[in-house]
Amino acid sequence: MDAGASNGRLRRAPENFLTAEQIALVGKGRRDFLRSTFLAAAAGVAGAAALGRPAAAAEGDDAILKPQPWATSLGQPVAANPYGVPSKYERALARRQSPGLTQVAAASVSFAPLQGMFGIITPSGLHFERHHQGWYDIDPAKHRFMVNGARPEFVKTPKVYTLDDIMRLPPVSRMHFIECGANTGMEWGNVAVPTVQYSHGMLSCSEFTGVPLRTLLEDCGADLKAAKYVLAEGGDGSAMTRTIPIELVLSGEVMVAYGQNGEMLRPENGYPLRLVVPGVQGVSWVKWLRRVEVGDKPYATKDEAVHYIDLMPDGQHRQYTSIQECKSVITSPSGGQMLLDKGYFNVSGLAWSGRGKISRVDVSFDGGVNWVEATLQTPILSKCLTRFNVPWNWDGRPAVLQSRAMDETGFVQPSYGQLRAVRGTRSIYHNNAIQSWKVADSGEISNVQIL
Ligand SMILES: Nc1nc2c(c(=O)[nH]1)N[C@H]1C(S)=C(S)[C@@H](COP(=O)(O)O)O[C@H]1N2
Ligand SMILES: [Mo]
Repeated sequence: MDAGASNGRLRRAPENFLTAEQIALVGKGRRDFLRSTFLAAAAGVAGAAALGRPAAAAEGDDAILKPQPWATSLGQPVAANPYGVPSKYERALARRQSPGLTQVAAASVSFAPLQGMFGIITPSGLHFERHHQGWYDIDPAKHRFMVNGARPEFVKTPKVYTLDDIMRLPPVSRMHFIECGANTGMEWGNVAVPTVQYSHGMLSCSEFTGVPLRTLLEDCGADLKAAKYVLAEGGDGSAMTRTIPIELVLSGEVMVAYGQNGEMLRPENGYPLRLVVPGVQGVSWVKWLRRVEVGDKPYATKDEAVHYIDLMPDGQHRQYTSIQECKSVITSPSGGQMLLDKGYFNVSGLAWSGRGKISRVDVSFDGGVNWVEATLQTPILSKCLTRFNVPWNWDGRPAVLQSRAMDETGFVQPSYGQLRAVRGTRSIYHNNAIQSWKVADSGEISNVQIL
């Protein structure tokens, strides 16, 4: 059996990490085998069959009856892996590229495997990646960060900081999601990808540590009354520059971060410095951050004047729509997975809003006719992923699973019909429509769209 092949009665790998074409190549025979094996195992147990089996009822229960090698031999020594890595049985859980999506892997995306993750924190090694011109492992001793003004009067003392300078300042640590504005962008007109990894995997959540940008601006004597915007500039060859409204900086939320999940940022995520802009689309979270300029108007850089704009139904483009509105998705069970048996399943997913905390998530099992309120798992933090769970008894008949989130501002996640009525079908960015997963009577789960 492949690594991580099944998780109780939900098969979670390897097919659910693959594309539709690859899924089609996976032998049907093995699916049938899996299905019949699980049905046979479950058949002997009545009632609360979900939780285990009678002792020693099935082959494979050796682990209970006989001492296993790991009980009768010496294990590995400490620090055999000086930097710990996941179990070899978990290798299928990996970030992946969508085949054919981009021509060049340096200007591309890898998607986080949301279908296999728990809680709200993304392990750093599974954080999605989006680079416009590849990633670098920059020597922190050679990295500099500068603050200056568009006009001299905006910043009294422009400064150049070393990483050590920044790490001497009082830090803050906060948990926030980052979502690429293009997440779910392939689904505007029709179903395009088979799994939640590809439909929603440009989403991750970490504890970030750094210095509020406001602290650094104050340190340079910035005129925070005259300032209306700042420009953030990355050190890579993509000339990534983004305008950020000063209110976000004044709130103290925007952070010049060096830490991610308790250690330094990973190179792929901007080591040694990145901007953290809670609630705002990923592109503004400038990586390998080298400069912030204080100004009084939007800069209309290439990545905000002609890219990261929303094509509206009337043919006009909307600019500077940066906030990631309230959104949610069921991650398990989800597209590409297969229910191997009827009965109890825990339905689990993620909800988030760029405007604050999640206040409620409803889940439907019949494509939006009836809804039940999901349980929100704590902590529920502002501009952070929130995990929700809801129990479900699958009766073996076709079903359509959906989640609909609401945030503390009262914003309710729209259906595809509602979103398209305003935004049309030709956008790329900011698709926060309700996701639907269809469960066939075979137990196979696929991506569908319900208006
Ligand atoms: N310097 C720089 N910053 C960048 C990018 C980039 O290519 N260069 N990509 C942006 C985009 S479009 C996104 S979605 C996020 C992705 O961050 P991640 O790779 O850490 O997931 O970084 C943003 N910051
Ligand atoms: Mo992005």
